[in-house]
Amino acid sequence: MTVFDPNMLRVYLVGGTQDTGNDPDRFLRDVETALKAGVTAFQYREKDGSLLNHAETVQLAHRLRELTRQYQVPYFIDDDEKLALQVEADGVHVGQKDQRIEKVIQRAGGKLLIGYSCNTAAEIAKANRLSAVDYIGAGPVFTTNSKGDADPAIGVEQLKQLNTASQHPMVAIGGISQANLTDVLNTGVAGVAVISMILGSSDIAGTVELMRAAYK
Ligand code: TZP
Ligand code: MG
Repeated sequence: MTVFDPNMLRVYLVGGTQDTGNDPDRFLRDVETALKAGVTAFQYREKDGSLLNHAETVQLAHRLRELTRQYQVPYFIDDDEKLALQVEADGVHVGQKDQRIEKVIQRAGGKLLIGYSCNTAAEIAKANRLSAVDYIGAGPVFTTNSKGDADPAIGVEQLKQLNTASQHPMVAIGGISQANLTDVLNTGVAGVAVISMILGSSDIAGTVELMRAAYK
């Protein structure tokens, strides 16, 4: 199984076909551009507004496994440890709403890296007791247009407090842009996870390079 390294969280791209106008070809093209430019992790998240059926999702998940392997980028699947195991992904990302972290650890612990969404102190305290968790995703930090059922924004102060309380490395997510990237990284988080900053950019490679440069 893949060894977790917090540097994987630095420039973490999340996305599915719903994030590229429901165009799977554009999705693959844009993800490949981002992988080539140096994103440090990729999460396949086929969600709100996707037009793909399950067979199409599985097929695309396999194709993304090939691409991420080609560019040696760790590959996570959102919420579906069965799919993650099926396509031999490196990890699975589990949300709070699913309330299934224990089940996922049971099924995937020792086989997949595990990311877990938390945005309150109580959730962090629980995550601290789960040694199978590799990293925490915290947010939305700012208002986001990319997640229909997103919780209210937590802001950078709350992000900083959660990061201090967390024994697991943290990646910030939600509304992160060029305008607020420095403020987010100044909280001490290990990295940033983004959808629209990269997939909504007219210069994907340039955006990835700018994000990478923020750590130098
Ligand atoms: N979880 C919390 S916010 C969010 C997810 C998946 C969406 C992030 O998208 P964007 O475009 O980077 O705000
Ligand atoms: Mg979820």
